[in-house]
Amino acid sequence: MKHKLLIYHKDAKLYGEILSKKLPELEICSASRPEEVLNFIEEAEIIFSWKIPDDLLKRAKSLVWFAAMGAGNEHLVNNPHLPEAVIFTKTTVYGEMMAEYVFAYLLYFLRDLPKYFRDQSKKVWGQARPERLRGKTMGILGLGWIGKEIAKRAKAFGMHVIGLKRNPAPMENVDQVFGPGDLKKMIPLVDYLVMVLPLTPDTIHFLGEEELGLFKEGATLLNIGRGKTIDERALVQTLKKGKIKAILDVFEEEPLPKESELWNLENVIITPHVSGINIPEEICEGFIRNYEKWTKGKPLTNLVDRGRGY
Ligand code: OXD
Repeated sequence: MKHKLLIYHKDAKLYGEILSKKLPELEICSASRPEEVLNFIEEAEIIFSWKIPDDLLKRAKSLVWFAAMGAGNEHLVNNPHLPEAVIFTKTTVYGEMMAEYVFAYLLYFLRDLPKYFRDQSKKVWGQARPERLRGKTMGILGLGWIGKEIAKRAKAFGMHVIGLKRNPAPMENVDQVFGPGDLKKMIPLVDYLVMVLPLTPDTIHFLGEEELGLFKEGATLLNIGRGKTIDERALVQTLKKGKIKAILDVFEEEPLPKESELWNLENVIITPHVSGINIPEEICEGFIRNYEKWTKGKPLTNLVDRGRGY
């Protein structure tokens, strides 16, 4: 008998095409709307999805493995329709892409690209002396598999890299690892602070008014993890003072409401949650590796730790 996989996603057909070629032994239902799964959901043994409505999840009576397409799955961790007995995995392919996002923006400003774009449009030949990444201090909040990719590239650029981790221990490419209790010591040291924290009860508003006040003049805050890890009201107030800049890919509410003051601040760059975009081929590779383990009864990788919340 074929194992039954439900792919539930707006691009489900695309994922379905990739997986049906690589895993022809699976019976696959690729759906992007609830009505498309009604005849399948109760028999689905595996669900491969990012967000699936509770009404569907609770009907998945044969479910043994929920393979999340997302990295942060806070919306599912305590979901009563996803009981402990169901294997729960996440997707960990986004690190390189998110690191590319970070350095795209850092270099864009450091190498004065906006000035050269403006100059070119006016046929102006005006050389400016660039700043260097070398020697600058990058702080990374969250040294998991995404933070590690950022640290590796920061080191390659000659930066001094410091980071904060739940359980601090020496790490490759990180010059100093702090624990959560050292946050206030760490913030004044950084030129750039990159936040890649998962959202858990411990990380909500991890940066509040007090912490935001500790940055050195001219520092840049980048949040590519979860919006709720920063108190956005306090962030707006801090940014209005003009002491720091922010590059924000995630927000307390998404899409960022039109009335948010963040849109109007000149020291803020806003992107719409795109630092780690889904590339179906890459996401499917991880699924296939785990599927092969699953069929052999071997332990899966990238398990979500429900206790920790990610
Ligand atoms: C994720 C995301 O996968 O933010 O966690 O897209």
